[in-house]
Amino acid sequence: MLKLYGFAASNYFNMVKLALLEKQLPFESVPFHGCQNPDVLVVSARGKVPVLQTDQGFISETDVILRYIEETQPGKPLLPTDPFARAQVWTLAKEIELYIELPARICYVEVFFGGRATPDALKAKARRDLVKGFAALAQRGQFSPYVAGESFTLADLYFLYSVDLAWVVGKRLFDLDFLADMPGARALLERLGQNPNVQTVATDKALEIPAFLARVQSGIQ
Ligand SMILES: N[C@@H](CCC(=O)N[C@@H](CS)C(=O)NCC(=O)O)C(=O)O
Repeated sequence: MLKLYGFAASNYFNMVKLALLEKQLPFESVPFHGCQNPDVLVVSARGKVPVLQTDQGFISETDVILRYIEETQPGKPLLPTDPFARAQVWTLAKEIELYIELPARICYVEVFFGGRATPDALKAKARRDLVKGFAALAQRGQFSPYVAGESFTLADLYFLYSVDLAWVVGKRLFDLDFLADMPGARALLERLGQNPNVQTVATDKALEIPAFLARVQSGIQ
């Protein structure tokens, strides 16, 4: 059986978990936190979450894991079969990851963990990058009703578990509402919130957040 290493407060872990749930695949969750401890680095060379354990060994990096699941497992496809349409989905997913999730992540310690303030230069760069990242999403996203069109795809995983956090960063740090002019994106977040698997992931996350915050705060004090 597939084993998914990670923790329920991790947005990347939750992307893979939701893919497995949507495909109705059996899997075991293995509690695992990213860091530089040697025993963690045996599983994930960069000490990151999530990791998928297969019969052949470990796979790291969310996009690589999602691709592996798509190529090897049964269940609802999360990518179109047409190569061009498939490329559009991956472009959306990568643009959300690189230009929305990663710039927002620079500010997570300050915004979500009650930790040190993000240095001004980094904050300014995060703001510039987020403005451009959301503009790209507004231009490329279909929201009809899903990010890439009529079907739920991998792009929706990145959307759901990146845009929510980046939106909070925008509101709290920059007094900007990145979704103000994106009614389709707001409607999609609402629609996805009604999905029972999304609700399961959210419940698991809420249960784990106190322990996760305590863990992060003990590390940053
Ligand atoms: N590029 C990685 C990013 C994963 C990532 O940043 N995971 C976070 C948890 S949400 C993590 O493991 N952080 C630990 C660390 O950076 O030391 C992926 O796509 O899987």
